[in-house]
Amino acid sequence: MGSLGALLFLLGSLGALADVCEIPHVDSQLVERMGQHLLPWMNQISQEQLNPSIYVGLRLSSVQAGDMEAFYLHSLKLKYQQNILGCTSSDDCKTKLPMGQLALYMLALRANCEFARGHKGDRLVSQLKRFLEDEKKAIGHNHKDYPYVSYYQYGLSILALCVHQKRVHDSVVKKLLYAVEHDQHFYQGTLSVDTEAMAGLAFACLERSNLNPNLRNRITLAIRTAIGKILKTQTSEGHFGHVYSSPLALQFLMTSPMRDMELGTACLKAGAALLAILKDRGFQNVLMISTLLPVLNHKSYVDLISPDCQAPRVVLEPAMEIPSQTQSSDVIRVTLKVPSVLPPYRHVIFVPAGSSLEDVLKKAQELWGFTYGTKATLSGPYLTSVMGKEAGEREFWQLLRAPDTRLLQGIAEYTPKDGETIELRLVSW
Ligand code: B12
Repeated sequence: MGSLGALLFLLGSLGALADVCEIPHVDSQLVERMGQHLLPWMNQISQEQLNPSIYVGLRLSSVQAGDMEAFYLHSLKLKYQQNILGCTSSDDCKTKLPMGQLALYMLALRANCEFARGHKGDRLVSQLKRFLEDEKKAIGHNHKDYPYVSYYQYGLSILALCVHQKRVHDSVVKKLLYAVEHDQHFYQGTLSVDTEAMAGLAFACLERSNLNPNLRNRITLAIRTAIGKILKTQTSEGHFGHVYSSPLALQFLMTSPMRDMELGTACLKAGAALLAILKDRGFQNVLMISTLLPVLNHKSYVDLISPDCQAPRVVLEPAMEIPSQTQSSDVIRVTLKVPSVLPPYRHVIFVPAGSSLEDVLKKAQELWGFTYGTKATLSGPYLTSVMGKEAGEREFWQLLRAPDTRLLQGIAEYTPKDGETIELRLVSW
């Protein structure tokens, strides 16, 4: 075949692909390199560090961590089962077992082809259902109030119960339907793509499992609405929302059986944009990697309805030790600004080039009268207080690059450039 023939053939096959959501072919070495990032985390089995999302991501991917995987699941079981059996009151359970983490743990069980069964399984299911009921009450009859935790975790919890074929009451699903139908997943005027995608995944599962038959038509319509809204967020580079919301968005869009050229083309473009970032070693965060790995294997959390636990997966070898790079001798200047406290804080901090924002905060704390607090989360250290001021209910310390650009990464991953001003702003969400 001449080169023109080859080009036509390629365009033809792209055309055939482009009416369902698929991403371009991904080089297996790239996938392995991503998977290797997760291996060091699998050795960290302290209660605080355990992350069910890592296990789920690997099981839905084309790579595996050998014996470490079974051991990791075992450690997850110890943690979550101990906590579920050990918690005494509703509040105690909420602290020991946050709703979303419990849901992710249930996804992890399904990823190993297990159903929540027996006494422990029943406790898990009823605890998650109770959380959802509390959230439903918090949202209220007229849907005007907010869930205590978030709509993201609300969707995640419905999804987790659904893949275990556990039915939640129609009234619980209706709250999420209403939120999608009435644009409640917007924050500061922008759609939270992750939240919309998580709701979409929950609906896709409910639609396939037909657990709430009375709501079938509304669910189908809400899936279409969510797809439409996410497609509208595609940036000129191809990301849905931005680079870090694209993986979950793609998981959701891939669940759609809809044949539609706009959807197919948008997914190819988003996939190509992600691959370019991957080649550039752009994904470092374990949670992000664990969300992306299934996408690269054309899978989503909805596949946990009937996971293929025998699917062959390539065993990951630990990455070759790269000799530690000598720290750059360049020093950069970062201005740290906190207008939300009295008196407002502002200081110029000097740190080695390549330092993270967390390094800047530490230096400021060491030398320049700054104080801050963090809590460990599945996404890394989350900034909870600044200069003694704790973020209250539905408030958070937002990270911005002056004058007004919201950072897309947390304090552990964002690396400020020379001359930047970083603002920490207490805002409501
Ligand atoms: C809801 C949400 C929020 C809420 C959290 C409050 C709440 N009660 O839920 C609010 C609006 C406050 C928020 C804030 C931020 N968020 Co946010 N958030 C999410 C979202 C949609 C769901 C998180 C969740 O519930 N996970 C499930 C549960 C089971 O896991 P968890 O670890 O227990 O959840 C906690 C953490 O995720 C934490 N959290 C939320 N956001 C972030 C961001 C970072 C960097 C860290 C370390 C922790 C963290 O809050 C959750 C509840 O306690 C995720 C989307 C996603 N795909 O994860 C984005 C997400 C985690 N957030 C993100 C970002 C960038 C931020 C901010 C840094 C934005 C900013 N410029 O200020 C800030 C955090 C600043 C800080 N103080 O450290 C990014 C992180 C990207 C990355 N590279 O890692 C995500 C992935 C969204 C995205 N696609 O870009 N967020």
